[in-house]
Amino acid sequence: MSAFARAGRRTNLAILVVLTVAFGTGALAFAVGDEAAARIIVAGHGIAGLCLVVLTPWKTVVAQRGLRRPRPGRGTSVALAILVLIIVGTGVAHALGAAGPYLGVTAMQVHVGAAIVATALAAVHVWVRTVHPRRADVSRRTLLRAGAVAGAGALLWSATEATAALASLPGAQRRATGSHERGSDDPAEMPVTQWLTDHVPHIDPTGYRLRVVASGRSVDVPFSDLRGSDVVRAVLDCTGGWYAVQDWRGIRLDELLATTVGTPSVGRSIDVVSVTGYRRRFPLYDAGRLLLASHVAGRPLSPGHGAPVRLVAPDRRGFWWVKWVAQVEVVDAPWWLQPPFPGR
Ligand code: HEM
Ligand code: HEM
Ligand SMILES: Nc1nc2c(c(=O)[nH]1)N[C@H]1C(S)=C(S)[C@@H](COP(=O)(O)O)O[C@H]1N2
Ligand SMILES: [Mo]
Repeated sequence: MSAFARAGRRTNLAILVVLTVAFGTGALAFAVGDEAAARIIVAGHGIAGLCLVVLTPWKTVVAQRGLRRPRPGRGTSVALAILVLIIVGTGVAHALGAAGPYLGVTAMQVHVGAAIVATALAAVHVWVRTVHPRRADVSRRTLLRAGAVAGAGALLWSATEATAALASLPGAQRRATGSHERGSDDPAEMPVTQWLTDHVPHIDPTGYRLRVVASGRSVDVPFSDLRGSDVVRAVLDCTGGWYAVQDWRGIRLDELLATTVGTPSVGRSIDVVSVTGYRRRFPLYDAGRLLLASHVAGRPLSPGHGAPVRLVAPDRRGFWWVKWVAQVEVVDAPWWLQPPFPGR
């Protein structure tokens, strides 16, 4: 009898826990901009993900047993297994440095896309292959075993980190968020990325106006009045797995408000809306840190990078950096009253 033959209910439950933690920390890794927090979350995510590799020998026994008696739901199980291979493969490839893009997509984009589909399939799989937790599952023994699995996952994670460092792979240079450097101080080499389905709009610069709204006032500002002289060096860190450091030049939002509609006396948040409808909401107290940029690295923004003006949101992930800004509006609603990630 092999060491893995006792595999069963608890293996499946362990996988359920690991999948949940991996998905949760993955989503968190995309939400945080702070480097110290990102370091912990991203390490925890890598360890959780690699625990799946640790559990594979036991799950293989379970799966072989299940495959011997074909019944509905088998296709889902097999598709799930293939997706998990892709998720772990792209995750490790990204961490080591093979980030892409390949044929236009990064390893990270495939990773997250596959993880979202896998989560749906896993829900179906758990539904059709129900496992009932028992009282006895919460014991000193399971705790020790769970600790051993987590420890082995941490070892595997350290091994990927050590491999990247010792072999001087590009992965050794990545940021706390896991992102790889691309096009710093050279915007032409920086990728043009849209969040999901948004696209570069055609904007006629002479007809362009920025609408600024606060305290019942609304002012349309031509581009010629938007040339600020504040320069901010900030990191654009895309959740697609790359980042770039640039000198951004423009006007701070607090100054923009003060010189157009006047410093707002009421309102809690600022809605920044793109020509395309893409939008993010920020707390009003951030206005002094947010830059409406017209220039990057000393040159006007290209259409792809947000011309005529785009938002620069230091310490926030790329999806906050609204491009092609059409409107800045002070609103009463709290900043957190919005989807955690944009919808387009
Ligand atoms: C990484 C995620 C997972 C993969 C790739 C996976 C894959 C598979 C495969 C290929 C089978 C055999 C075919 C079948 O019976 O449909 C199977 C069976 C099964 N799985 Fe999963 N599974 C995963 C997670 C889970 C989870 C989270 C649970 C429950 C909490 C679970 C419970 C079961 C059960 C009860 C069986 C049937 C075993 C038997 O008939 O003896 N699986 N799984
Ligand atoms: C449930 C599914 C998931 C599993 C099993 C999984 C697993 C993994 C694994 C094994 C790695 C490589 C760790 C390493 O070698 O250091 C990884 C990396 C990564 N994953 Fe996931 N992941 C999942 C979902 C997600 C989601 C939903 C996101 C984001 C929304 C995400 C974001 C990341 C990022 C940013 C990295 C790179 C970390 C680094 O560079 O150290 N993952 N993942
Ligand atoms: N209007 C609009 N702004 C947007 C996006 C978008 O899809 N639409 N994508 C965001 C994301 S996810 C990132 S990473 C950055 C990318 O900026 P870049 O294309 O200049 O590199 O723009 C952000 N601003
Ligand atoms: Mo992004």
